[in-house]
Amino acid sequence: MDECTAWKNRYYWIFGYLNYLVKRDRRFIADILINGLHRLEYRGYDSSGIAFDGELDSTLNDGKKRQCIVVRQKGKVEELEIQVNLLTDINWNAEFTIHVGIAHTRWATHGEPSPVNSHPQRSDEQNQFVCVHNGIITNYKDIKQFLMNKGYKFESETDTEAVVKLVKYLYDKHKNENISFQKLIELTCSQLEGAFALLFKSVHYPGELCGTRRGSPMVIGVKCSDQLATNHIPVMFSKVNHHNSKDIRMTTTVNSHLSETIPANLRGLFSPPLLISDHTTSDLSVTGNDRSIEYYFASDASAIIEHTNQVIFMEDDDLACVSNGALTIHRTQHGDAVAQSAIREIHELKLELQQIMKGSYQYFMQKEIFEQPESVVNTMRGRVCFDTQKIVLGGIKDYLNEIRRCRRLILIGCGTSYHSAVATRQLLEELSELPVMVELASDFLDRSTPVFRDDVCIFISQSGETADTILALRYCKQRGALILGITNTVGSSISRESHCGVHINAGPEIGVASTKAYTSQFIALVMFGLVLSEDSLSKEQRRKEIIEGLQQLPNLIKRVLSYDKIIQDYAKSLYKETSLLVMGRGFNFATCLEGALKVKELTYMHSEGILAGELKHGPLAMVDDTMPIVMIIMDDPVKTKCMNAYNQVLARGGQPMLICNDNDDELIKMAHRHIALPRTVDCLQGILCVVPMQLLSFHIAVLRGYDVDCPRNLAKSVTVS
Ligand code: UD2
Ligand code: MG
Repeated sequence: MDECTAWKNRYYWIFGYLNYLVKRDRRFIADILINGLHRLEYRGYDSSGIAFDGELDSTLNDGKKRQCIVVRQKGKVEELEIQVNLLTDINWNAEFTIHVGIAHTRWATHGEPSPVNSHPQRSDEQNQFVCVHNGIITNYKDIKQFLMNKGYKFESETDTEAVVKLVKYLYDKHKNENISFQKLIELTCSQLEGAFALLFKSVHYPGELCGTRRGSPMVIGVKCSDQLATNHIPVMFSKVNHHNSKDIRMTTTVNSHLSETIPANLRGLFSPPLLISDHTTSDLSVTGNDRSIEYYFASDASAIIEHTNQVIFMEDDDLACVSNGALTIHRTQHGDAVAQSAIREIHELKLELQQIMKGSYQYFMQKEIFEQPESVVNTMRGRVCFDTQKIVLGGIKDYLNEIRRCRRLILIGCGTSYHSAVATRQLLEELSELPVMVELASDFLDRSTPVFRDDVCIFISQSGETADTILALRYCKQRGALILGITNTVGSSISRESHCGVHINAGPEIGVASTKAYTSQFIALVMFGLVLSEDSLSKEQRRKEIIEGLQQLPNLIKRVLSYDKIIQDYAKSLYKETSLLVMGRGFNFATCLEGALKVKELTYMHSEGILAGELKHGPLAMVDDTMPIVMIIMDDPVKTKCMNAYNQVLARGGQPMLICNDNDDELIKMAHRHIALPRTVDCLQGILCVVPMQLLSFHIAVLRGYDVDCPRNLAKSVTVS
């Protein structure tokens, strides 16, 4: 599969809980699972699900197996909770001394959020095998086809369903050989390609849990009332060479190939291991492991830390299995895998919950600012092919002719989303040669603006739930215009109610002040302009220059982020001020508006984005030697005009901090203070210029002691009009 289309973003989170010889009632177990999901909520999601044991099920072979209950729900975890509580014929007080439960939240990037596309995914109607998955199986279509040829029916659009049905297929094939859960999952994973973390539960292996990862994170928490006898888990190597058995039409028999060994040099090192099943004392299900213990499997430690601080970080291709209360970690012995460490240490987490969630950052907003080199790539991924310089926006390609024939483009949004429209208006005019209107949703409605059937209206909103924007959307839809959405949230109101659109795929944004969504909206609109002009020969050179610029962006953003310290120093000189003016024009007028908005919402200071051309029509009166000013003067077509404004400000005693290009020696020499940025194509420069403004407002707010992630009086998505 071609890299351009194969890669998809996945924001799925996993939680699993296993209790062994610790009595827990069903209510307690369900609560732990749901609570685990709540802890992962900060990552953003739009659907969730859990699986746990029900009553004995007479339809399962021997009638002694418990049914597996799966509940999945679109929306908030609270809604899942309601569904769980609606279950009938279930005894919440029933106690389990050994039990396995798994849970999942999902932020849809592929297909609309719905119960059937949510996890756990299941192997069949009896839920014999269930699985939660984070990541992407790139060869799922082959597996699915293989299984469909064998008569398997699929109910979801997910790749995960192919995995869990493959487990069932292999189980049916090998069950007469008494295949262990671990070997079954090992065999399954040997057929998977892509990046994933997976957790499996099965009615055929009660009390057992298997988890594995390749490219996606997974942490195991261990809670034991006794002192742990060991602080590491040995890794067991399996002899099979899966590189030779990649073919799905596998003929290998399990017993002959999947025997395993503890490396001889490690044998005995861990005795008497508490967590390790001792292969010399035959059958543990008879003798039993009589130490009570609980395990928590999760995509991230934030879901574990409240239960235990003893954790094991899994490595790629580790297969962790709990059976009879004992945890073992297995690897297939191929290639460089042998070089991996042969033990996994149990770490003691000393971090606070908040700290874990934010990684090395203090605030979500800060994390999101620093994520931008990555999030802009995610917006372009699968859409911009840099080799062929072609851009495909799958969501609007069927509407392109209609769009090109329209009377005008109307871009509508609120706040930051509106600024992304201001930022790209000039380029859209240039590339589409259409009149482009840029509107604030509330004002647009106040004016009862005339809209016609041959208008194309573009609605921009991070959450896709902004009330004013939705109202404006409905207003335009009623009048017959073509409705396009630009949103970060699959399945959101705007995504659903629009005729077509572009998901910006920036990933969940948690900080109330938007940062990475802005740069991704910006890029989505630039790509939109490029697509509209793809047939124009006269614009070929310009398009080429912009696409090359897009390719350089991630690296250039990284460079701008490396000036964080300089910007922090500047913030130190500013944070006691009461006002900050941000001036610029041309492509960077939007940067001024957005920069000033960041300052307002985070620092509660007065701030204004001022079009430099408007200075002498009023704002210049505010300028004196005490007024803090930032001026954006880039090496672009409006530079001379910006220099005029700069001189006017200097003449009034103003001492602006300049944001300029790093090769503009002349300007840098003149500047009282400056931040010098790498140069890119004029129409993309605003993406680089906004970053110092994001950082500046962030640092000022921190210095002032404000909560950067939740500014007073503001909500993340404004769902009231
Ligand atoms: C789609 C898949 C993506 C990947 C890719 C492969 C989804 C959500 N996206 O991405 O995961 O498989 O194809 O080529 O499954 N839409 C609206 N309003 C909006 C935004 C989007 O109606 O505000 C529609 C859009 O017209 C399209 C669908 O939603 O029908 C998906 O849009 P997209 O931008 O995610 O599409 P694409 O092709 O980049
Ligand atoms: Mg739609």
